[in-house]
Amino acid sequence: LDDVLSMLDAWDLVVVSNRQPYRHTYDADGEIAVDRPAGGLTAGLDPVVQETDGTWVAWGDGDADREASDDANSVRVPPEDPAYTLKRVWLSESDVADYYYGFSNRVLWPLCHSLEEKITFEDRHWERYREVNRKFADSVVDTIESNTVDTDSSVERADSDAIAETVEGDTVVWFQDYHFGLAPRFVRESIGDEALLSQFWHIPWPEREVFRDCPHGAELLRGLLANDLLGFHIPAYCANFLDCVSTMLPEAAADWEDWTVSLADAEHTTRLRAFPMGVDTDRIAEHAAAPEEGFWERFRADYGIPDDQQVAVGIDRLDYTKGIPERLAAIEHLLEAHPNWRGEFTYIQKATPSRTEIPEYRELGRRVDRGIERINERFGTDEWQPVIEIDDYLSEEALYGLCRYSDLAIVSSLADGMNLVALEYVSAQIDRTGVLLLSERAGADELLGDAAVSIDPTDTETFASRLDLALSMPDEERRRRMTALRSVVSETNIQSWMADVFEATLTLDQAADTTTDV
Ligand code: GDG
Repeated sequence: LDDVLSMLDAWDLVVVSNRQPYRHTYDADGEIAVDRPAGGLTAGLDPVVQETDGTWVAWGDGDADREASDDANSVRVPPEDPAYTLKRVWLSESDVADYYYGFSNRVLWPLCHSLEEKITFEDRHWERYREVNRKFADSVVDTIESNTVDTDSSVERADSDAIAETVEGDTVVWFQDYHFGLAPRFVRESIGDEALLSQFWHIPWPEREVFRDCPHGAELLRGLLANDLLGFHIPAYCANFLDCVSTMLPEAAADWEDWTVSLADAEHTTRLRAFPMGVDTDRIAEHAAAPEEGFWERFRADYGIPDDQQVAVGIDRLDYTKGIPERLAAIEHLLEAHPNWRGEFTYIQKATPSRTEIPEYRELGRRVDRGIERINERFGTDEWQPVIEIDDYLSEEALYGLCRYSDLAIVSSLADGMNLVALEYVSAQIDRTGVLLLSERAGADELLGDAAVSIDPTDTETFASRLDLALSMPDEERRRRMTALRSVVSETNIQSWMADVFEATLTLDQAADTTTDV
């Protein structure tokens, strides 16, 4: 963290994300309560924004947020010790329906995961995506302008000649994710080169054969190319992006050696870089070690899992990209083809409901329920239920306790930018006795390499035989593999990831020699 902070010392930081780091709600007594960041990027980034007294721009979510504001749209957070400004962009119900559930999650999400059959496009989705991106951009531009005014007046007092030097490049804006494909261009059109613009795209970038079906794809590419730096999890996504730019934008000059793109009319160059994201390994290990004596025995007893059985776990948002039906098919096939495992292991599916406004997600929920019921009816006995589903949101202590004690974790995504669950499982494996089965289609597979047991989620038979292999794996091999996984995961953690992104953004002038790893 200190590395990140010293880099940001001379900069005004503006973070832009769809979700807020602090969300206000009403509790049962009608009092305002605050939901705090619970892990992942938001929890990692929050202390950075606090320490730098930056600005975080995000979607404001309702009456409690408005009531808790200090003025029309801002509130200082965290509430008990205000350290930075959270600026909300208020969205109407129809904004949310068309920008968030519409273009973001019914077009870009399935498209970027190469699941074109799940795309539903309507013109109004795109129009609203544009309008909402414009609103976010306006809020960012206001922030940059007020930062510039602050700098101007303080510099004016000290030395009026220094103004021109100081104002340029004082603010660095960091956009998060696919909700903001156009905002960088709108910001650039207003402020020119007055700020550095950087974006991280958390989901895959698909091959050009897929992306060319994207409605308004060329405009999106142009939107993203307003950034100085565009980050993805792995080099393959950078290459796909470059390929799309080369074939779809005649006015773009793509440099495959330096991984840069310049648009004919633009004064800046966009640099593409791969930054495999990590997790907060120390914090996860602390949570994993925290549950009291007897946690696991009680957990097993609560769910009726016999003591002598292995436990496999899957932790997912209930999303069709995560390959949950494919995983259930492999478990069913294992129990059919390797009857020796009947009564010998239990699979726990932790599925967090997500985006339930979208019909495909509701259908997935029903499909998963049916798959679990079928396995339990076919193979379950009075003493043993093969699959247990947990849909409650678990505290981090319970979640990482579950990861620590589970003998196997299964990640079977059909496509996945990175997949933090794989990294979290490894971080929580403080006793190093668990095995990770990991989809070769998740970004994490590229980071973790051979120490995980690799699977193709759609090849049910081989998937089942890898499950058999993992369940039978001797302790010594488990430890060897988990030790290797833990060393990668602790090197590439959330703090080093942020440091890499900021370093690449803030040293763009010298960046030409640091791109060889892409
Ligand atoms: C996107 C990309 C990329 C889930 N249930 C509970 C809970 N979780 C937490 C997990 C994990 C997170 O949710 C899910 O993260 P993933 O990375 O698996 O997936 P997405 O939400 O799809 O994230 C993905 C990521 O962005 C970051 O760039 O890796 O590829 O799709 O952290 O632990 N957490 C708690 N209780 C639960 O019940 N506390």
